[in-house]
Amino acid sequence: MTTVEILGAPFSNYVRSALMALEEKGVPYTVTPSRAHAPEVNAIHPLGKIPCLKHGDFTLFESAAIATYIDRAFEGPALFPAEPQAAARCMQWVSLLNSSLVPAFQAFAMCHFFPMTADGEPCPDTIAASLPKTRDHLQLLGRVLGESGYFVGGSFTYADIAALPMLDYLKDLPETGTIIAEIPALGAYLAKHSARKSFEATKPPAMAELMATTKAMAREMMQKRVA
Ligand SMILES: N[C@@H](CCC(=O)N[C@@H](CS)C(=O)NCC(=O)O)C(=O)O
Repeated sequence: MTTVEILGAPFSNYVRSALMALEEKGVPYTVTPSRAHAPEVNAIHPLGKIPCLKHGDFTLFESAAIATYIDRAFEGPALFPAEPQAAARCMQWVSLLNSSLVPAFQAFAMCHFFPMTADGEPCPDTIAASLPKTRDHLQLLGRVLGESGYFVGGSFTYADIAALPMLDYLKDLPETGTIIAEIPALGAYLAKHSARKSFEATKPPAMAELMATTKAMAREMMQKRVA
């Protein structure tokens, strides 16, 4: 069969999770650096989101679904536990990350990366409004991860692959960086896993370079709005 292709901007935390899943399994892949809503993405994802996967004639979207496919279609270390309770526990945390943690920090992260403001600076009111919930969720993760350094028992699973790219960004943004520094279990969790090959191999550009790219994208979007 053909090589797996991932479509998506590698700086997206969701794209990185899909790439980490491939790295963990040792599956060869190519990345097509597509932005959300690019024609080739819209052809696969009905809402134009990234990542998308192509494998021969098969196409797929949603990072957790992509990881499930990679896990079942290829040999290599399991990303999702086989034992029913552990498998459900893994999906429990993936679901909570996507349905609760992401909405808590999304406005905050968006205003740092894509400040749709005249001066190109993040909106302080948006930051102030999002921080309390983000802090609550980070503290919750600190309590969960504090015992073993994994979401599920003592094993590295897709729940960790879903969380690490998000936490890696949050630790480098000023306000959430301060919160994470105050939660030793989260710092220890990031330190424990940041030497993993899959984490290293999928590292996004350094924050300054990344912000220059995303802020330029934000300016482009604002110009389109005015035009
Ligand atoms: N639940 C989706 C989320 C994907 C997602 O939101 N990707 C962002 C990039 S980080 C995106 O495409 N945003 C464009 C949009 O929401 O319109 C997944 O796990 O793949």
